Amino acid sequence: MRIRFLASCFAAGVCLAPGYLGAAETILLDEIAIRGEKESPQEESLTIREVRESPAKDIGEALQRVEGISCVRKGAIANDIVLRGFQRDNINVLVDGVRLHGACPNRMDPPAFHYDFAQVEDVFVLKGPYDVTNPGGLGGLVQVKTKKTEKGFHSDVNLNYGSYNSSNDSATLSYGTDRYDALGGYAFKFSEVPRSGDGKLITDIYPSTSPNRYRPDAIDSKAYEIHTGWAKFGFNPTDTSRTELSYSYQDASHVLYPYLKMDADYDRTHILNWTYKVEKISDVLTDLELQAYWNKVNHVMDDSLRESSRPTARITRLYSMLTDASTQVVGTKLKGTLAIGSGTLKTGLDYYNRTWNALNVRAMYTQAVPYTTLNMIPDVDVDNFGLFADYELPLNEQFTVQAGIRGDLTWVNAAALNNASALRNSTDFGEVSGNVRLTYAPVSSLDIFVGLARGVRTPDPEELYISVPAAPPAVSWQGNPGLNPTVNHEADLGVKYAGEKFYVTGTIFYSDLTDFVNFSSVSSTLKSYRNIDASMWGAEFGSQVSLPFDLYLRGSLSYTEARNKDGNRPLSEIPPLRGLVSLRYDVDSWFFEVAENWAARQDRVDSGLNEQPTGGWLTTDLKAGINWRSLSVYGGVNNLLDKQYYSHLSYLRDPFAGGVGFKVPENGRNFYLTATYKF
Ligand SMILES: [Cu+2]
Repeated sequence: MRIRFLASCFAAGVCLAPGYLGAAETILLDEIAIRGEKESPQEESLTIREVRESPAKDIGEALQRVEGISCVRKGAIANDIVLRGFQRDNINVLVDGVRLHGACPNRMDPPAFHYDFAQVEDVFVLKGPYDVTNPGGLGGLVQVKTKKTEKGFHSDVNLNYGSYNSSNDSATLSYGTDRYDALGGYAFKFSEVPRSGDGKLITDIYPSTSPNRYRPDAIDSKAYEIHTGWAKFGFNPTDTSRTELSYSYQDASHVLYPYLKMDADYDRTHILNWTYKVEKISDVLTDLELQAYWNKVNHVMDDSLRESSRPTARITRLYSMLTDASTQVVGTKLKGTLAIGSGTLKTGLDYYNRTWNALNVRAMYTQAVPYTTLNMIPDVDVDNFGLFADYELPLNEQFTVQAGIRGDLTWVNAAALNNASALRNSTDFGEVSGNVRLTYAPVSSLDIFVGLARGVRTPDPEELYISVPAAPPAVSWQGNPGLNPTVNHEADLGVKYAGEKFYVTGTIFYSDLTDFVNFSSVSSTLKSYRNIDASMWGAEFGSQVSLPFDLYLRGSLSYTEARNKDGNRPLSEIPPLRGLVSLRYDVDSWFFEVAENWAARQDRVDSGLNEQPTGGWLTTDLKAGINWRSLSVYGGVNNLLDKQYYSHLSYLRDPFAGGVGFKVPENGRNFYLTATYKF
């Protein structure tokens, strides 16, 4: 697959060392060359260099610089990736092919939250439903690749300190020979509560009468504290085979989510991944890979830091509401690459089982029995079995055609429904997805991509079975066990014009969405999920240019527009027109960069969820860095002019909104300094 080829390009050259003496200029040119010449217009990438140079707290935030990507920000960390207008299970976010789902029904812990930067080598983004090697992902794929172990002794130490007493420190140590290798790492992340441009804490946003406001002693407490440890072992039984086993454990505690009415006590995550790969088996079978993985997340959230938990006759515990959630995914995949005719066939099969259970207790649920335990996510099991094939055939020097097909069978069962007699407790789906892609390169500097695809994703356990009953006039939140899978028929056109020192790329897409899962009102006291027909279109523009005098210019624009065809109104939570321009002076040993980030006003809002327009904004970031031998030091200031501004995706929609006009502001002026030492 192209992604793997790109990853090895990066591994071989680009990402080896931000600290490699004299490589800074070459690194940028290599990045431009790879993005210009090797990536299709549908593909984007983010290198760990770009992540390390930024003050981003997690992968979701770091990816925002990539055209077409935004994120839902619920607090100081745990940003949830939005690709074009697609979010949640509409996109696949995988790490080394591992499917991991967060445990929180409110997505406090999106998949990428459970990994630390220090584990990551690079991130690839494929826009549109063009990956048939994984189930779901009708909007696209975000594939995170973890670090490879190099030969010999190596170490990588990162120290970061920034505004709000934030830090992100990590160390990895590795040793490798031709035969075996081992890598271990540890990372620590911490921050106090950030302040927005008006000088107020981002926790200090609720009206003084709101029960959801933070208690005085909690409003300025720590925003998060996260410890991550990991190890990876590799063994090469022969020159053409390799097996790898990796394990990672993360403990996140006291994570504040001003966007929501509760905060996380803890998230504890185990991730185990095993792969075995054999190459050059025969002339026909060029490689074969077997993977098995397991991961588990335990997550507890409550309102103990909010006024809503103050003791009363009814509130007799430290909280008035608490959710205890856990999820687990077990998966396996076998895939092979075959040389058939003059083309290449990638084919395989995969299976995963996901379990998800969330218990909710509330003092207020019933008058008679406070703190009754409810099955919020009622112990749901999902089994998915899939078969896939993708054939790539170069027709001549100029044309390459690719076609992929995938079939999936999915079974879903809810073991602990609150009202088992009233609802169906199991469902199953059989779906086919596929695509055809044509790449045309009339001259070597020009790439034209045309794609047609059918992407499918099954409703998730929350959409099917979530149950948070409430006594009217409070609004109940109830899943819909009769949901159909969402089908995306998408057309993409992409053009890339590139040379050794620049690329300019433009993409445009149109999605016709049948049975899109939409959250909306059923009545004044019930919100649920419904299948609707919707459409989405959008365009992205990206460029990176090497100019004279060691200057580098980067610019991007992203736009998505989405319509609820049944309701004849915009779809909710769609990012506005957004852009980025940066100018960088970069010589071998140091760089300086100024960047302007811009978003237009979003007034295409969904009246069905009382969605509010969000004003446009413009912010300025500065950063500089030096590379000396194995040491790199980066520093910068984001939001230089201390603007008070909001991302359109930064508040929860009705009926769970924090208040009228309530939004979580973005950070005000903030500084950071990072030192990385690598040998
Ligand atoms: Cu939660």
